[in-house]
Amino acid sequence: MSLVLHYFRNSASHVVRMALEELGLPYRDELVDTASGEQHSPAFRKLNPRGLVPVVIDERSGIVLSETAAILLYLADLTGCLAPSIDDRPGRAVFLRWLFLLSNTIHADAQIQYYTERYVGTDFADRVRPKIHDRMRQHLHLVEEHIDGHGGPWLLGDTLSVCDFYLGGCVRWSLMAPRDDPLDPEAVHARPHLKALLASLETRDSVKRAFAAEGIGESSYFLAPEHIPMTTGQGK
Ligand SMILES: N[C@@H](CCC(=O)N[C@@H](CS)C(=O)NCC(=O)O)C(=O)O
Repeated sequence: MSLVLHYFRNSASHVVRMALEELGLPYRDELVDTASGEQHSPAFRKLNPRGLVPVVIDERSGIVLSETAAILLYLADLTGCLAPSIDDRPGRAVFLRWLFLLSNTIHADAQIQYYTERYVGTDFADRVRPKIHDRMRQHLHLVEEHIDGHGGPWLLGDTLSVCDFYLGGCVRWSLMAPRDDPLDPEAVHARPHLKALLASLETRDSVKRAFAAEGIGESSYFLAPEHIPMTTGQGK
């Protein structure tokens, strides 16, 4: 077993777990105990100075990698799967565009939605969240238009890529959090291409295994997720 995934339940590390499962890469996971603040411990900060999951260690090469998008690209390049190769320049260009957009905009906004108080404090959270919901709706509209114009069912047309898992994770968090003010499900359900993509994603065995591994056994992971806090949890 040469890959190690440092994770906590239902967090950004889950996107990496779905990709690992889809790629069929053997890995073991190491729970980061956020209840005791392990993410801030000197040992974990050596792996990621920002104190965030996911972190993946490739024990064969000694590479320690954080940042969801970087890890997804690393795993895709390692296996030659779930991303167009660099020889396919047009395909790779579309892929990179989505990977970066997911990372620096869609995931970033999902985090502001999830952790609003961390960004603006408690007094302003209620004023910021409607704006973030608007932004998420715009992002999902962009996905819908892209698939409509380029053909689906996935972001890259008929080829599943790590970007689809990343999109699934972002939509899931946005529909779940915060418990009393998540994104209106219509933002997803009114967009048939997006809805079909997510419906296909959640029937995949890899996705089911990834959720089961964290003790999450819902019937709909992406289209109607139950609120599950991003904490250590009981799953493992
Ligand atoms: N930009 C990072 C963000 C990772 C991140 O924010 N992880 C969250 C979980 S979703 C985390 O580890 N939070 C720990 C904490 O807030 O203490 C990435 O893409 O991996």
